[in-house]
Amino acid sequence: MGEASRPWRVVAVRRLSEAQLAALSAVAEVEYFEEISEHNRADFLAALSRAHGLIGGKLELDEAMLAEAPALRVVSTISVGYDHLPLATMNRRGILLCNTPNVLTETTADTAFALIMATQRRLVELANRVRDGEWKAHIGREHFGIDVHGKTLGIVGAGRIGAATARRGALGFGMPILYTAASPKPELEACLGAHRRELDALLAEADIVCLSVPYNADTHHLIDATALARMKSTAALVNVARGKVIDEPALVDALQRRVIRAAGLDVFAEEPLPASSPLAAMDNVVATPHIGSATHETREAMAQLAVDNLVGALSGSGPLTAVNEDAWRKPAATSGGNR
Ligand code: 8YV
Repeated sequence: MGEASRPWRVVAVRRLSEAQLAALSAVAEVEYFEEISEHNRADFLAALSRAHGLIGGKLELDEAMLAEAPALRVVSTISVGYDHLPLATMNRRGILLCNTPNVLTETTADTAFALIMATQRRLVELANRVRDGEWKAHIGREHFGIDVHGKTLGIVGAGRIGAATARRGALGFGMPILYTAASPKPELEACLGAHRRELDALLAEADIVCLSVPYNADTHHLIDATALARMKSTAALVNVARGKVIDEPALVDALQRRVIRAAGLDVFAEEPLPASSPLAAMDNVVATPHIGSATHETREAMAQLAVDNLVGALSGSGPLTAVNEDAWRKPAATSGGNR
């Protein structure tokens, strides 16, 4: 698509660097919103109604908003996950969706490992005791943690992030690796000695269960009360996927009754996590505010990839990492498709 002379209009939401804004401006007229609030929401919606392209992180874009954006051709999300976006409608309309895989894989695996370390060694709970002036004697058994090295790491969803987490565990900490995946991963098996398991078997065998599946209808509440009951009572559950992969009330109950020992959670059913959530206050929970990819380097790389995707799609050279390129390239099913 896209003759160079075409007057594309792009809405950018989220802080982008000057160079990134300049790259967008080279192919389109850019309406820029650092963030959307109640004060500028009407302006954002007006801009969206004229836009051919939309770029941003945590984009709120529902069916109703899409219906008011007849010219929209490309959505470039600054995230690998796109469960918050109405993909079926975008497919029907021939709207391209681009995401940002690969560039956040290692950072998100670092986050998973930070949560593994923190939950096994009770880092936050014990550091808080020091901060609160409660370190008055040598610590005793009641504050001992559990080893990380040598424990069995169960990766639920051995995609890019799951595989990178497994690599840290196997090569850095000598951990036996179990994984679930739709198909076997010969590379993980050859390089890390990993073994594929059905979910129930992995839950029963692993000392640490780490969730890195995409969120969709199949993974909604994948970890419910029954799944938690299959885990070892000494096990920890780590989630860097999406909050709704876990049935949260069931997890709270399992942690309170020590059905499992601990949880390290970066994602929640509702974000920000309400202060009233029991998960915010439990000693055996390490809760972080969705920081999976949140480093300076990685957020910069994600924004750059999203810009490159949008510029590539609008300028005709093509996107780098698209979710639904086929739907975009075939003629749109409804009017408004002027590619
Ligand atoms: C970000 C993420 O929090 O990429 C994802 O899917 O969950 C995280 O990297 C995020 O969505 C930032 O926009």
